[in-house]
Amino acid sequence: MKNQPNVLFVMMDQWPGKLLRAAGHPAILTPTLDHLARLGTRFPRAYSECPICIPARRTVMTGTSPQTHGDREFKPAQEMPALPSVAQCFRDGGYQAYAVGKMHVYPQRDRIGFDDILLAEEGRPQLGAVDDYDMYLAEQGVAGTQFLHGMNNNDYLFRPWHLPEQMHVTNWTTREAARMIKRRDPRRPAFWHVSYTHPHPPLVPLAAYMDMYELAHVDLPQKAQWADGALPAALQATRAHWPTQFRDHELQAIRRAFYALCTHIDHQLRVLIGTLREEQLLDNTVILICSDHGDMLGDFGLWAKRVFYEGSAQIPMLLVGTAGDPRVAANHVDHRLVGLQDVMPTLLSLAGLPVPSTVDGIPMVGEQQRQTLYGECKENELATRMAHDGRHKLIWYPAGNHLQLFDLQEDPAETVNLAGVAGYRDIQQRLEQVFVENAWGIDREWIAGDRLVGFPAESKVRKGDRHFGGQRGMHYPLPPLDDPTRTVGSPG
Ligand SMILES: [Ca+2]
Repeated sequence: MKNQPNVLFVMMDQWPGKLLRAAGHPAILTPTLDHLARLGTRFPRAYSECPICIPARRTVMTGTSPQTHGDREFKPAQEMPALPSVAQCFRDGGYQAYAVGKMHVYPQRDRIGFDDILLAEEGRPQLGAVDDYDMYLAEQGVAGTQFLHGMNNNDYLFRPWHLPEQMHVTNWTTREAARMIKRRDPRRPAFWHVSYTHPHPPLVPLAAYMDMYELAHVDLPQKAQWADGALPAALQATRAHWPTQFRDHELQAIRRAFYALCTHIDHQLRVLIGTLREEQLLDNTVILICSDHGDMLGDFGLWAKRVFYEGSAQIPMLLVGTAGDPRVAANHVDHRLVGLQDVMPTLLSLAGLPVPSTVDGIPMVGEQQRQTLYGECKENELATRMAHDGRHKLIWYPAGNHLQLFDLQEDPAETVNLAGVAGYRDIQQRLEQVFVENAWGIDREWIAGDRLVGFPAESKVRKGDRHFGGQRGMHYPLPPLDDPTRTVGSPG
């Protein structure tokens, strides 16, 4: 038992895979993640199988696809599936397992196999639990002030953080995680999960980090001709939910605020690494860093997630092995196709623990690799599906039976839709079969034999939710208890 490695698993919320300097981004500052990429392996073809918070986290925690765990929508009041969780597997293997930050499970105090969790749930006390970050703020004498900056949890307004720096949720999460490492039982290995709630909006970075980007030449959103034409219902809904036409300098300012939240997390990671080093644990700790999904940040006129373009579905994935472990190559870029379902079997394998047979994922280390990755999001007219072979990505919108095929090697910015183009017919047909093979539920009605048929798209005027979905108010006294099944703030 003594030589089993510790495991530090860090997840960010809504961080696109391309926002890494190590991946060639021109503006983002990620010195710590770049350093970790040099120490280990970076996976540039890493995807969120269902790029929405709750389904993505169910995939991470159980190593399963959305079909297995039962959510490809966003079901805020659905309990975790009766499957072994990554935390439970570590505990069954003799580990202590602790977590800090956002879990997004229901009920919120479900510990999903961990010994204990310190929660920061982005201000959802109305779902039944006052989280640990809210309790901390109350103890500092600022109960209920978390959202008095006025910014929105699902929108792109921004301003500097309104409370002292140490009260920022990124600092709180880091501090509690460092304490968790220091308070370990020294006789047993540990599985530590640190789950940051940013760069997900509200866009409230520390002023110091906004200043860091003041002189930076910040990139503008990607454009494509297809995005100016008739759009599938799922994209129309997104456009209707975030209708503002920003000017270029405003788009850059939004990105500065978002990047500032990223760099703040990047720097805070150094506190965790420093703590591991000073506790003499760093060489014997496996580190895995990823996000649950990305954010379009205005690419193609789209915002947030729920779509399979690179900004939304591609995620950072960094793996650092223990010192001298030949299973994780150092300073290496591994182009194999990986998903969030692979996190659990990867970590268990590196710890020498058995991977339960319920797991759909494949360890990211070792010989076994997948040929294609299937992604799925939403059940209705907003449904979108992805079939990816590592180079080509086929996106299907069943409403209107709309297809898009991109060659990411030749066209990483997804500007040219190759669906139906001569010369790509074989590739398209092969990827269409991925949809046929993976169809379940309502999808079976959208396929005839081995042919995608979809269903007719209705034209309708979208009113959205008057565009205040995700807006928090004063949180002391507590906001009223809410119906947990009601989703607030999704485009629809
Ligand atoms: Ca999320």
